[in-house]
Amino acid sequence: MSVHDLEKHFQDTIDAEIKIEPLDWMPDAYRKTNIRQISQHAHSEIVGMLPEGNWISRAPSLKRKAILLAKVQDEAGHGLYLYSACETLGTSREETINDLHSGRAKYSSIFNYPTLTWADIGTVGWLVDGAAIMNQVMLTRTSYGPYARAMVRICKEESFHQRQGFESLLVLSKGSEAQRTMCQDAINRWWWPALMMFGPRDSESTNSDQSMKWKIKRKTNDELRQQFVDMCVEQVKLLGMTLPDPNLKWNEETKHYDFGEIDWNEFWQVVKGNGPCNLERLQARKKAWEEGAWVREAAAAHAAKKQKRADANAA
Ligand code: BYC
Repeated sequence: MSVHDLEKHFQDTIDAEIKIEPLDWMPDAYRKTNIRQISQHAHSEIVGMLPEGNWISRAPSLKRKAILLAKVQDEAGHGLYLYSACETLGTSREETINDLHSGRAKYSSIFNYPTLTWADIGTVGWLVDGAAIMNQVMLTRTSYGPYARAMVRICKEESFHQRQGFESLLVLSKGSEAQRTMCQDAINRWWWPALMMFGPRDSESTNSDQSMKWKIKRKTNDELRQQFVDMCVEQVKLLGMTLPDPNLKWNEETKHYDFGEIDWNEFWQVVKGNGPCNLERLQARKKAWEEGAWVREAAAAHAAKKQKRADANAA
C-alpha cells in the first residue's frame, strides 16, 4: 500500500469509530501527538500527588486522612496506567521521565499552585478533579485504544475524588465562620487556575484541529471549559459560596453562563515554568527519581532472578 492509501485507511478506521491499536499502522504525527498528550497527562497525575500529599500528615481526622491517602495512591496508579499506555507507542519510561525532568515535557499548569489550607484539599477535589473528569470522560472515547481503556478506570476513580472534595467543602460550609471563610478563600484562589486547565482558547490552541480530526480530542478546550462553568455555577449554590467572577451571568440566547476574561498572561507564565511552585515541583520529582534508583535496580534484579528460575524449570 502507498502512504496515501495507508493514511486513507487510517482515517477511515477512525471515522468508523474503530480504535487504533499499538501494532496498527499510524502516521508519525499521530504517534507523536499521542505520546505528547499521554505523557503530559501521566506527568500531571504524578506531579499532582505533591500538592495533596503535603496535607496527608495534617488531615483533620483519621477519616479524612484515609480518604486523602487513597486519593493520592489513586493518582499514582493513574500515572502508571498512562505511562504504560505511552510505552505502547514505542517510548521508554526513562525517556518520558527524562523529558519531564529536563523541562521538555509539560504537565498541567494547575499543579504549580500551592495548597495553603485544609479547604484547598476539598477545593482541589471539587474543582481540579471536576475539571479533570470533564476532560477525561471525553477521553474514554479517544481513538487510541490503550489510552481510551486507561481512561475508563481513571474516570471512575476521579469521580470519587470529586465527590469527596465536594463533601469535604460541604462540611466546612456548614461549619464555623472561620471554616466558611477558609472555604470561600480556597474557592477564590483555585477558580481561575481550574479554568486554565482546559488549555488556551480554541483560537490559540495549536493542536486542537488535528487532534479533533484524529478523534484524539472529541471536544474543544472552550467547549469543555463552558460545560465546566455551567456545572460549577449550580454546584457552588449548594455550598452557599460564590465564584470569584462578577461577570458570571446566564445567557438566555446561548443557554450557557457567560464568564469573565481569563488571565492568559498568568496561564502562559505558569506553563513556561514561572508559576508559584514550578521549581519546587520539579525538584521534588527529580529527588524522588534519584532516591528511587535502588528500588528500580532491586526490582530489575528480582525480575531477572525470577526469569532465570522459570527458564531453568522449563528446560
Ligand atoms: N497546562 O493546543 P493545545 C488530573 C499546552 S491531571 C500546561 O490546546 P492540546 C489530576 C499544550 O500541551 C490533569 N500546558 O493542546 C491529577 C500545548 O503545548 P505543547 C491533566 C497546557 O494538547 C492529580 C499548548 O499548551 N489532564 O486531572 O490539544 C490530581 C497548546 O495547547 C495546558 C490531562 O493532561 C495546561 N493546562 O490540549 C487531580 C488530560 N493546556 O504540548 C487531578 C489530557 C494546554 O504543544 N490532555 N497546554 O507544547 C488533554 O486533554 C490536552 O492535552 C489539553 C490541551 C486539553 C490539556
